[in-house]
Amino acid sequence: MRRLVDAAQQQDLYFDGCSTVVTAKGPGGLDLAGGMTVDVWIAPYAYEHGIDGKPQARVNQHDPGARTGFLLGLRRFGQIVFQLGFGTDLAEVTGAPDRPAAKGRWSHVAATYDPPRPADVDALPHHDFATGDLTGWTVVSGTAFSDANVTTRTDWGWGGPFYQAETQDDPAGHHLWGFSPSAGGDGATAVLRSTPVVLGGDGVIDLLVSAGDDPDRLYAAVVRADDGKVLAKATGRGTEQYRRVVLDLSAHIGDRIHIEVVDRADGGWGHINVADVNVPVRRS
Ligand SMILES: [Ca+2]
Repeated sequence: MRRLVDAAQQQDLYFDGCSTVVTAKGPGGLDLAGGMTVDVWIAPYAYEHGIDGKPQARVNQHDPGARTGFLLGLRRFGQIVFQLGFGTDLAEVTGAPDRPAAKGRWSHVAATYDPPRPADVDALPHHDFATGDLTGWTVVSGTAFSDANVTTRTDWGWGGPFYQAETQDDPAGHHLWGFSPSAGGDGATAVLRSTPVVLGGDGVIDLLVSAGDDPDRLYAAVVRADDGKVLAKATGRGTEQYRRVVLDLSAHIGDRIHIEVVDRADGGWGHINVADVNVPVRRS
């Protein structure tokens, strides 16, 4: 619908979300090396049987014969399916059979493909604070960060959860909560630094960050060790809940870097939290 100058409405496009096909020029060839996410709102009024067992596409740009492109759709009984073609292989993941797309109700469905990470790299030492203290990290200045900030707490006292990572390396879910009432709370400041490493692999670093939103004074940064230049950084979003930040430093593969956690803020929300810092480290 669009509203004309005289306030009348004119229908330009009819789309009921179930029986209408809309064709649009796609983004062209898919480059799966960087991963992809596709999402769609769907409201099936019925579960279709499907022809020859093929999924019913809801959004797709694919060539089944060439095994290229993607398809996000439904199988029988409303089971959600995502297919991705790699030329030689067709990968498929399906939703749980007992969790079909709801009939007659709009649902948001998203599928993400993360390409395999390089395997011939090491991890940043103590990247997840699994020892329960600041082993492997150095307090460069200030008092805001100490062993007391490394915690497995899932809530901060009046809410939660943090949603920190619980990984194979750190099943207990340790994280660096930058707020410590016994060390001055938000008023304290400090700089914390990881072990220096040589960036390897694909040069893509990811980590969890949360708390104060102040890119100048509260951040986790990738710093070039030789000259202290900040190559990339991320601040919080004014919530204690972690979010995953991905930093593409492929232009700096081979550089010696360290991770720096910086708190130069002393007012409300004057702290920064960090967890699960994943750096592809070149093997020496
Ligand atoms: Ca502070």
